[in-house]
Amino acid sequence: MATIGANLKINSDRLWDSLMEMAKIGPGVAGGNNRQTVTDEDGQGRHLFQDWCKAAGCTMGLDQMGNMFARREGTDPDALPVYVGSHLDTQPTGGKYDGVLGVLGGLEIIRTLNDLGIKTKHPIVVTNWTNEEGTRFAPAMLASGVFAGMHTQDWAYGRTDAEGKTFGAELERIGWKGDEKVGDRKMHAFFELHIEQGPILEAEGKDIGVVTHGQGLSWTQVTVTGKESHTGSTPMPMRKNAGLAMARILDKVEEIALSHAPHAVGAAGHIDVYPNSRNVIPGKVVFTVDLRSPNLAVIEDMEARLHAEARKIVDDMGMTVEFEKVGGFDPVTFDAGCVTAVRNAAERLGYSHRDLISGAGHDACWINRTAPTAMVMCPCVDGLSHNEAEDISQEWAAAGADVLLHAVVETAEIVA
Ligand code: HGY
Ligand code: MN
Ligand code: MN
Repeated sequence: MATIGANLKINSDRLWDSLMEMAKIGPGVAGGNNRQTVTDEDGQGRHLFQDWCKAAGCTMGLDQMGNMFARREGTDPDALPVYVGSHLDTQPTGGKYDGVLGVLGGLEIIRTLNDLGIKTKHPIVVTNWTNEEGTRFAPAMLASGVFAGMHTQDWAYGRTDAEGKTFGAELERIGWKGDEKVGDRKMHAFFELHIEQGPILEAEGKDIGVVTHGQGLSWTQVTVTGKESHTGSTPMPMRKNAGLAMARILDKVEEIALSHAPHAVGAAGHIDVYPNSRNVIPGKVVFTVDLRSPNLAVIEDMEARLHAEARKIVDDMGMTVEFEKVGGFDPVTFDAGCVTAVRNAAERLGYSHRDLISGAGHDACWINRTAPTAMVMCPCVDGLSHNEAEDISQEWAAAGADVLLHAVVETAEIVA
């Protein structure tokens, strides 16, 4: 296998231009993006990505969950491909780089290898995983979860959004439901480049995060039922205020997470209040509690205490509560060989780096169950993400993509 020189680098301007071009699709209202999964805007982003991949000489694959695969041939067609990618869907108030950097960083690898006429033994496949965010259709990492055998396809197709539309119908409507069976593809390895979405790398002045682990996640949908009544004429002792119960429960979630400081976290980002009228006591609230930790026992303790505390609060207030687990995965340990390839790449390229536990969930967390997997992270400004003000520098993007290039090419075995 030929050696990889430290001067092997991506084309930073081309990567940045592609990021800015993709950011024009599904613009937000404050400089970021609202390109939610299986919306028309998602479809437009997919077409742009596919056009770029075809222009780079890739052959395209599409599976029944809409996962996209752009393949660059290797010298050994029977060798299992090295996959590299992330997601193009965004939060409703998302940034321009969450997910997109990993997909377009993978495409930039193809473009760079084409420019330099470099061949690899293993084919390389750039991937766009459908519905990583789980914002419109819970849970997060839905399609990579089906690919890894964690969810059935029928269950995934049946997931509904706030308007009652199903994921399967929406995927079909935008014309991105493929024929390929999900999960049949076998991988030599999978790599994902992602912004950190946390403050550590920037605070420590590090260019690269070598992601050794990912913290686990638990999403519990809580439904509290009280009684709708007039906010003016109902005496305080007679109220069954589901909104108040929720507030007390969420205060307990904060307390539970802080009891496992410094790593555990907890909050509710999704809240629906019924009937959500200014002069009606909420009769029902439905909210999703997001609990995370690098330690499975901590997640399980937090879940158990959520159930116990919520039930006590609701019982004392004469109301009822229901719980539904709507998402989750155990803490992840990435493949040591792939992690070493990432670390060696950062060293060879002279980028400062540190080992990191991913605070956010990623498609790599599921794919790690099917193939050797690792992640590369770059800093983001103030550690901010899932906010339209999400920002990175072109240098950070380039450094991350350079390390991704070296890790992928080393694993795909450069031939000439
Ligand atoms: O929820 C997550 O961690 C990811 O951003 N979907
Ligand atoms: Mn992401
Ligand atoms: Mn995200």
